[in-house]
Amino acid sequence: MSAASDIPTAGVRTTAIGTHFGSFLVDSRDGEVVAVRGHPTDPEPSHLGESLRHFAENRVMRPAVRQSWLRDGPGAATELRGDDPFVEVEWDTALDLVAAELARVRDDHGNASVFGGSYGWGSAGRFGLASSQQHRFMRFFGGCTDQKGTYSSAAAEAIFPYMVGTGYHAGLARQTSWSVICEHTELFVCFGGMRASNSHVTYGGQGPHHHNDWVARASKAGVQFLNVGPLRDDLDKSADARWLSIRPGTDVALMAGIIHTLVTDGLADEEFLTTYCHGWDRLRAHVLGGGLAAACGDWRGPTPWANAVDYDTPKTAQWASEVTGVDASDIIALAHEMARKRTLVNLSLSTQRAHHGEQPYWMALALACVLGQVGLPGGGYAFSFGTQGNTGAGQTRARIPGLPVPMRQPGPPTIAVSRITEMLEGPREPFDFDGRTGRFPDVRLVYWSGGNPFHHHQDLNRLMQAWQRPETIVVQEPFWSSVARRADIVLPATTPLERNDIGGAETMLIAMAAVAEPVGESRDDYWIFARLAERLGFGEQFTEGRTADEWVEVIYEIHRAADPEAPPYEEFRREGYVMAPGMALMGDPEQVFLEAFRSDPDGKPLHTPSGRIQLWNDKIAEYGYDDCPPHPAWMEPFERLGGAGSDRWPLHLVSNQPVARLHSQFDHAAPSQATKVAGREPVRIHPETAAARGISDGDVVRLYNDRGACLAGAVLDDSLLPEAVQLSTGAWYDPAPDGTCRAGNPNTLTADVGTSRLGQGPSAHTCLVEVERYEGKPPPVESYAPPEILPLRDSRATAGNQTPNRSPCSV
Ligand SMILES: Nc1nc2c(c(=O)[nH]1)N[C@H]1C(S)=C(S)[C@@H](COP(=O)(O)OP(=O)(O)OC[C@H]3O[C@@H](n4cnc5c(=O)[nH]c(N)nc54)[C@H](O)[C@@H]3O)O[C@H]1N2
Ligand SMILES: Nc1nc2c(c(=O)[nH]1)N[C@H]1C(S)=C(S)[C@@H](COP(=O)(O)OP(=O)(O)OC[C@H]3O[C@@H](n4cnc5c(=O)[nH]c(N)nc54)[C@H](O)[C@@H]3O)O[C@H]1N2
Ligand SMILES: [Mo]
Repeated sequence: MSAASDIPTAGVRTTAIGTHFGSFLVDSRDGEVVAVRGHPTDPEPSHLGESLRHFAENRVMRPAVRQSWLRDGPGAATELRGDDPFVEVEWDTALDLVAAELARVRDDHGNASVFGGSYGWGSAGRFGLASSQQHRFMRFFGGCTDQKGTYSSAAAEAIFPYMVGTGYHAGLARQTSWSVICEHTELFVCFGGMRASNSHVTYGGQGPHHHNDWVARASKAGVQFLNVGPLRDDLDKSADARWLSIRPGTDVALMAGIIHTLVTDGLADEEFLTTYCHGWDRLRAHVLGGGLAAACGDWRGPTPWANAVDYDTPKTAQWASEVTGVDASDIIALAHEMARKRTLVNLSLSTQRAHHGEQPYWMALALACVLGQVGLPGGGYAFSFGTQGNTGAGQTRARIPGLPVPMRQPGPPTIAVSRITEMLEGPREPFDFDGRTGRFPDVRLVYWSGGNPFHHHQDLNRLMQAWQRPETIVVQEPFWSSVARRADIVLPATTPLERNDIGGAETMLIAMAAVAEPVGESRDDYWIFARLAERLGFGEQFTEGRTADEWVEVIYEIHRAADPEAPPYEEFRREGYVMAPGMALMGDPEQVFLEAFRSDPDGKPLHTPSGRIQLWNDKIAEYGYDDCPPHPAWMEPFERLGGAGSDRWPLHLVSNQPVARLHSQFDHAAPSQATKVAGREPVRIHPETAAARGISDGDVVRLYNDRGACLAGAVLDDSLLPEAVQLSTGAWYDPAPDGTCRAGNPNTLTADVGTSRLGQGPSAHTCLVEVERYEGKPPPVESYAPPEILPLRDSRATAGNQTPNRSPCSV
C-alpha cells in the first residue's frame, strides 16, 4: 500500500472505492492511478488494493468477434475458440449481432437454450455488480437457464437446512462472535485452518479488516488454536497454533475416530445428545460399527448409500489413523482434550469443496454435539472462520440494497452451479440435485459477464471440449482473460474505476466515483445491457428510464428509507462514505451460535422436522442417494492419499486461494506477476518430495495426472505435508497444443465431479497428481498478452463480407 508521503499532490484527485477486499482511497492524476491507500476506517488494509493501479492494462479495447463466427455465423468452427483471431467491430455492429443472436436462439429453441447463470465475483459495487446486471437483463428477456449455489460453499449450502433447518448464509451471520471466543474458548479446532490471506475478502464488500487483530487478541487471551490440515501456514503465526497435519479429504474419518473415542471412554454428552439431537442412537450405532439395521433405526426404505458407507467396522482411533495418517494416540489425546476444554470446532470451506463435501460440515456438527457444547459461549460449532473477512464480527448483516432483480420465471431450468460441463456435454440428460430431478437443457448460447469459468471450473481440458458445443458464446469482460479469449463475441466492459457506484461493506456505504474515462471503447455493463434490451424491445423495463447515476441514487435512497439516520444523497457523496448504524450490529455483538435453541429447545426449536439438530434426516433417506446417506458418514472419495489412485498419483494437490490476488483477477498485473517463479505460478513442494525427484528451488516443474498437466515454478518449503503440493488457483489458463497449461492453472488437474447428488458442488480439493522436473527449454507463457486481433480499421475495409449468414439483423 502507498504511504501518504509518497503521493505527489499537484493535480491529484482522491476518490473512494469499495471492493471485495476492502475500501480504499484512490489518488489519480489525469485518469492514472498514482496511489491506492487504505480507507481511513480500515485498520489493516489489504495488499490486494495495490492491483487496482493496473486497471488499464491488458484491456479489451473494442468489441471483438471471433473471425470464423463473424464470417460464417453461429456455430462456425467452434473448435477454434481460443485460437481464432478476433476482428474488431463497431459497437452498433456488435450489439446488433448479440441482440439478433439472443432473439434467434430464444425464438428457435426457447429461453432454456440460453445459459445465463454467469457465476463469478466480478467487481463489487451495489449497482455495477455484473451478475446482478445480467440477471436483471435475463429476467426481462424472458428467462434463461440459470445456476444455483456457489463454487465457494455449494455442499455446505446443500446440507445446512437438513441439519439445522436454516440456510448456510443465514447461519453464517449468526456465528459465535470473536469477543465471546476471546473470553470463553479454550481450544479452537480449525479443520482447514484459518488462512489469514483468505480473510482479506468478503463477497460484495469487505469492511475494515479485523481478522488478524481478533486472532492475535484471542491468542493473547489464552485461546489455543489447532490447525488441522495439510499446510502449517493455514493459521497465522500470530495465533501460535499447533499443527495436526492430515491427509486432505479425510477429516470426516478423523471426526468419526474422535467421536468413537469419546463414546467408548464415557465422554459423550448423552444428555445433550438426547435432548437436542434427533438420530443420535443411529449415528452412535454407525460409529460403533453396529451394522446397517441398527444405524438405520426404523427406516424401512431402500438404503442405496449402504454401498458407500461401512456399517460394520467400528470407527476407532486406530481405524481413523489408517485413513488420515494421524497417529491413533494423537487422536485419542485430542478427543480427551476436546472434552476437557471449552472447545469450538470450526470448518473452513475447503473441507467441503471436495468429494462428499456435505459430510465434513455435518460430522463436525455431530462432533460438537457429542461434546455437548453447542450453544455454550465459546464452545460448539463454527464454520467458515478464515474463509471470509467478517466471520465472527458478531452481527446479522442487514442487506445493503443493490440493483433490483425481478423474480425468476418458471420454465427454464436451474442447474447446480458447477455442473456446467455436464450440461454442455449432455443436453436432455437427467440430473439429480437436492431432492429433485431435472434434465439438462439444450444450450445454444452461453452469456457470461463478471465471472470466469476458465478460472473457476474443474478439469479445464474437459470444459474446453464441452465449450465447443454451443453455437454462440458472448462474454462481457474488461480484460483479455481466459474466458474472453474463448468467446465468439467479446463486449468490453469497464471496471469500477471508470464508473460511479455505491460500495457496501458491512458497516458503511462508500460513494464510489470514477477515476478515469472508460478505457478504449469499453462501456459499463449497464450501458451494454440497456442497449441490448432496447434492441430486443424491453429497454424501458430494463432501465426504467434511468441513467446509471440515477440508479445509484435510487439504490442509496432505498437504503436511506431503511436507515433514517443516513444523510441525504448529496451529503453522502460529498462526505465519500457514511457509517450505517442501522446496518451494523443488527444482532447481538456477543452472539453465540444456537444459544437461544440451547436455552429453550421447546420454545425456540429449530426449523427442522424434529425441531432438533438432525443427525439423521428422513428427507435425505427418501431421496435414496448412493452418495449421500441420511446421517453423517465417512465415505471413500474417488481418490485420496492412502486410498484410491494413490498408487499411481502419490501427491495431493492443494489448489487453495491465492495470496496475491482475488481468484484470477489482476493475475496479469505486477503484484501477482512479482510472485511468479520461473515466470509461472509457484508450486510449493516439500524438500524431501523434491529431492526424491531431483527438483531444486526455482526449477520449472510439470504437474500431471490422467486429466491434464501444467507447468509451475518450484518453491521448496517444509511447512506442508510431504505428500502434498500446493499450487494456488488463478494463473491465466494457457494451454499448449497438447493441453499443458504453461502458466500453472491447477484446474487442468482437478476433477469435475459433483460432491454428491445432493449438493452437486465442485470437488476441486479432491485431487492427486505427480510432479517432475521439466527437462529442456520451457515454453513461454502466452496468456498475459492479448490474442491476435484484426483492428477495426482493417475490418471496416472488408465490411461487406461480414454479415453472418445465419443471424437475422432485424432487431
Ligand atoms: N481448483 C480450484 N478451483 C476453484 C477453487 C478452488 O478452491 N480450487 N475455488 C472456487 C471458488 S471458491 C470460487 S468463488 C471461484 C471464483 O471464480 P470467479 O469468480 O469466476 O473468478 P474471478 O477471477 O473473480 O472472475 C471474475 C471475472 O470478472 C471480471 N470482471 C471484474 N469486474 C468486472 C466488471 O465490472 N464487469 C464485467 N463484465 N466483468 C468483470 C474479471 O476480469 C474476471 O475475469 O473459483 C473456484 N475455483
Ligand atoms: N487473498 C484471497 N482471499 C480469498 C480469495 C482469494 O482469491 N484470494 N477467495 C475467497 C473465496 S471466493 C473463498 S470461497 C474463500 C475460500 O476459503 P477456503 O475454502 O477456506 O480456502 P482454501 O484456500 O481453498 O483452503 C484453505 C486451506 O484448507 C486446506 N485444505 C484443503 N483441503 C483440505 C482438507 O481436505 N482438509 C483440511 N483439513 N484442510 C484442507 C488447505 O491447506 C488450504 O490452504 O477464500 C476467500 N478469500
Ligand atoms: Mo469462493
